[in-house]
Amino acid sequence: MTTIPLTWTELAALTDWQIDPIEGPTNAQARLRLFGQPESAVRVTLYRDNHAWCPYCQKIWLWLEEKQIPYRIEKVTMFCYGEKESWYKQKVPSGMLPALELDGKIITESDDILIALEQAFGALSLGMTNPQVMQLRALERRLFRAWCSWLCYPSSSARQEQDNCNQFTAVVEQIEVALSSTPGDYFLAEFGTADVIFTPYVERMNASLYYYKGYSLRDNPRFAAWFDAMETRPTYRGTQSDFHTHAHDLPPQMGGCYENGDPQTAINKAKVDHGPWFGLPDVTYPEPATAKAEALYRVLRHHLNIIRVNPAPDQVIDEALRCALTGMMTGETPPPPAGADEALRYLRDRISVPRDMSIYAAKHLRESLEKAAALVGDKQGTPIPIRHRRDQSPLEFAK
Ligand SMILES: N[C@@H](CCC(=O)N[C@@H](CS)C(=O)NCC(=O)O)C(=O)O
Repeated sequence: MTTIPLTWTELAALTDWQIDPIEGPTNAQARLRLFGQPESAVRVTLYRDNHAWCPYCQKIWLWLEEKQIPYRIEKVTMFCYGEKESWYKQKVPSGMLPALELDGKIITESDDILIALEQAFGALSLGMTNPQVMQLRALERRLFRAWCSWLCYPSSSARQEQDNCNQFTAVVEQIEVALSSTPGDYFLAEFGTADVIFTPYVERMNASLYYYKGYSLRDNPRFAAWFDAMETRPTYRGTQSDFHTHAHDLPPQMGGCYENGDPQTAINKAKVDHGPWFGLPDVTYPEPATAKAEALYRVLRHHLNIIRVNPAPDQVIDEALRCALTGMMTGETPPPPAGADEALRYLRDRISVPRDMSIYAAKHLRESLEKAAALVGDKQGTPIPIRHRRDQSPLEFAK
């Protein structure tokens, strides 16, 4: 039986996980994607946010991955977690994301970017200006507005809260009809632009309404089938986030997310924040066998920075983290040192998907951090800020 935590070297021997960020499956760490073509073929640079939180960036990212267009990725800081890079402001004075450089020309506004990409490389199935796609784009914006009205403003009464909910679910009904009016599980007869357009916000609606309103978008049968179909695509899996990440990245981006006080909301919040994370309706495809090895590899790669930014003394979090990782890999969690409950939960709350690792890897890591923390006590980490996320400054990880 393991009674002491493995050393970093011993832990490193337990993972052989690796992917090729350039030629391998879609991943959040890549700076260059080639799809088998030479680097000289690259005509496109995508400027997207460091943490993969920006929904409009996800739309362009997914499109480029689906079309297998060789591209470079430059990561930029969002206002909510840091200061905008001055080199980026020189290119895009508003600082807004995403931006795309195509043959040296900068394009902003995600829809204009997609139209420019279609002109250069052809559409992804039916294109942005196809009448059927245009109708679906309008429907997506209707859903977006109904979601914002429900989530992002405090309700003055139970009646208003219910009206907002009803308005949202009425648009969901229209989408259920749209999804059932074509063969297959996608918005049109085959996967294409319309699915890419819906993906970022529908993923965020699924997470935020579950957490703040006790409502599960995936309980709607056609939506559920659409999510399942999306999750068969390695491109989508590579960009897919989890409930915890979105529940806490959205408030500063949206200017606030408001709970409805429903008992189901309290149950859902507890699960997203404190686990168990397996079984949440943020993912349904089967777990890859490599999930724990991936989580371990990703922590090992950044462990010095992870230890440095943790509010606990370095020796405490160093040993505690090794206890949690030992537990994850061997099934036996050695007892972490005193004070480690807070430190481990601080980290548990700051794993960001897909920035740090993929969704199942993150579930394993959250579970093992929580399991180790529970051996010490019930102290939670420093609360996650709501108005900003400067606790996630990318500068801390560039060192
Ligand atoms: N209409 C724009 C919206 C883009 C947008 O709102 N971007 C946000 C992030 S989601 C942004 O860059 N905000 C500045 C920042 O957060 O730094 C588009 O479709 O590209």
